[in-house]
Amino acid sequence: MLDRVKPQTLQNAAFRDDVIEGLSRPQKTLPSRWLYDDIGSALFEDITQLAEYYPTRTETAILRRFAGDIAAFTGPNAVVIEYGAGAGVKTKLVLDALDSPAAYVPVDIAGDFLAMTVHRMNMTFPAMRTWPVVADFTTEFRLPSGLPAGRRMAFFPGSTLGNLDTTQAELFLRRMRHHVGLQGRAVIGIDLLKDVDTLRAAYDDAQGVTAAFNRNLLSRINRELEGDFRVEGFKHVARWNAAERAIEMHLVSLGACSVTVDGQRFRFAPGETIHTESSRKYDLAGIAALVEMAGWTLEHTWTDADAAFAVVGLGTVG
Ligand code: AVJ
Repeated sequence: MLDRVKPQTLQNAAFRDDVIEGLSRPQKTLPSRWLYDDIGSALFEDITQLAEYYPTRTETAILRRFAGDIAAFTGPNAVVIEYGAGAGVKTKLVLDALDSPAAYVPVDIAGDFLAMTVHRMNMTFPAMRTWPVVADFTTEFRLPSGLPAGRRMAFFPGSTLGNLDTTQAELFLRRMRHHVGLQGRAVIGIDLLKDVDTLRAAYDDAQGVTAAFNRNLLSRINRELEGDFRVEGFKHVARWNAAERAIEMHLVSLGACSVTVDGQRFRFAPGETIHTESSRKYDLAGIAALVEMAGWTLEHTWTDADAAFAVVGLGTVG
């Protein structure tokens, strides 16, 4: 029927393709980037305030404490490229500390969000020019031509690198190195390996905010892709995958059911899961090995007293 063919935005089509493809696999999977619609982003903000979720507050404290070192490492008149335009606190901490940053280049898929970022940055840093780039930073993309000539620094906080598998992470770090060019720098935040109970609590909090964040993905499929998930029929779990050194979020189907998404049917056995996110945890040796494979050298490691989280300063080999 023609009336089923609705105009879809490109985003929506990509979401649909990912969902259909992911739910067709033996281990059903949904890419974690789709967790962040408006509701998901607001729930993630709530997660960052939870007692159990240590990464955001720990990273922010590290950036605050070592802002001067990070500025010295970056140098004056830098062009700062941020992968995923942050909500602002961490970015502001770094930009405040830098010696006359020349430009700020936030890269994000959400255009509306970027427009707000540009406005806010122009108010806060009138001497610095902000050049937004609308792109999915996990894919190949170009930086605007005509950026000021200063040394480039790639800023990638939030341990988002941990959501990529080893192959994707290496590719991403290589692309980042091409973006900053010779003499470039990178400052990256990465969550560190620690006891499994702490990790599990951080990804399955007592108030159920992380559960709501995870299950929102099913509601989003219902809202945007004409899905008919019975969301209450799925339970949030956080699992430690020892082989991958990753905490995984899954949604477990409590009973047998079948679900239709955009006209296609998917069956679930009782206890069957959808894998929605992997958050890899590194030790310092693992970080050094990963960045070196991608052509960087690990020049600085800034961490908290408990070594829960690391901010690393990377230089290009030559
Ligand atoms: C923002 C992707 C780094 O993996 O810790 C938080 C997302 N997932 N709780 C993370 C997340 C569940 C977060 N990242």
